[in-house]
Amino acid sequence: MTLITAVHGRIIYNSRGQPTIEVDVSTKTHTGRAAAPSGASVGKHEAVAFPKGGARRCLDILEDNRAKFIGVNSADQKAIYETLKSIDDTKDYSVIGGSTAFAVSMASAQAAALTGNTPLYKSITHKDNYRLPVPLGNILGGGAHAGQGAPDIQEILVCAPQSRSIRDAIQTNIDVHTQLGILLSKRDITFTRGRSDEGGWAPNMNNEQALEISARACEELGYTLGREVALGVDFAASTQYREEHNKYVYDRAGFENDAGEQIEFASDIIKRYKIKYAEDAVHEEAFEEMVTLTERFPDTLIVGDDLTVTNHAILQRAASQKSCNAAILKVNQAGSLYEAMEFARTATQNNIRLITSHRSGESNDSQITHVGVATDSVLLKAGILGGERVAKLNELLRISGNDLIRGVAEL
Ligand code: 2PG
Ligand code: MG
Repeated sequence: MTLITAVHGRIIYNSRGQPTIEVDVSTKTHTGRAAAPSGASVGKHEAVAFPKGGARRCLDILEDNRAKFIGVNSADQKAIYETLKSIDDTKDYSVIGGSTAFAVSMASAQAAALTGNTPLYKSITHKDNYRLPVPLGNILGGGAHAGQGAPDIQEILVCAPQSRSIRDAIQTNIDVHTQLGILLSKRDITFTRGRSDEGGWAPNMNNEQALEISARACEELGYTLGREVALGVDFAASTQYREEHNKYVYDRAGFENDAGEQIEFASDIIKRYKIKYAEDAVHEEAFEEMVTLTERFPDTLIVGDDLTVTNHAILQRAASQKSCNAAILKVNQAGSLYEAMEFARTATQNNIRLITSHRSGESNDSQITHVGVATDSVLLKAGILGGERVAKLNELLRISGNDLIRGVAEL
């Protein structure tokens, strides 16, 4: 049976060496385990990762309330959500921390899947067949994910949308990353091969140079940009946005954009580098500016992340206004898995494509790969190198051998 018999928490470390909460949820026969990730560029309206007092406080609250989970069905995500809400009825989990909501709900789902001897993705959504999301890898990092000297833009990404297999798609991303490393070392003999939080290179250069050399790495491998290989950008524009002046301040590159200039800045990059994936090109409350980009680039995924924060009500607003044609799904932005699945449902109903994503501070877990498969995500944004990134990609490889899988998503 999938009823919960025990809940146990502990503090472990994430990929940035920060403390986080890990939770074990047991049924009579099995134990599911999950640790919460956390972001560096955090959306204003996402769940609060930790309450005051940090991971320690999360643990204390969990210990005080663990009895409430005993006897709840681990397979019933709504019941898990309601139990979490009975402890913290704030909108943003500011009492218990979104990290606790994440870890408890994900560990419960894992326990249910193990107990039922079912793959986690099938235990989350019961379908007869599934498609795999295409891996989207971070080849170059800047902004909040790298040190001074790296570009202002947070992430330059790559994906191989025409790959026939997940292995080919992963290999292509790694090849581009490797080639980029070679080019960066040739260009600057002082390049240390330093990497950003998600495994992309963190070179000392501006946005323009970073995009140019990333494009060159793809082309030198014989790929046509926008076809076998496509570049993506996570502008994470809220990092540059200064609300008091209504301007985007590019400190490292040394210029400022007003709202109109930011749209042109992003548009120019999308056109010049045939970008197929443009995330948070304007700040997190710029729903109107996002409409302009979505209209202008129907063949590019115009993606909300900080804009939509895995919140179904905010996504509904974005969909009604046509502010994006795609959205990031990060379970910990919502808090619980149940809320993240509500978001996925809203996306599907509104024809918004989904990208399931990691956070810059990650655990070694791989449940989000299953969430990506379960939600019909077209992309899995999981970084490129580092054990915590590769764990998600390797899980995708394992799943790809399963009978229920019917190929790779089309972008
Ligand atoms: C993002 C994420 C993941 P963070 O902005 O999309 O790449 O970064 O986890 O720091 O919010
Ligand atoms: Mg983002």
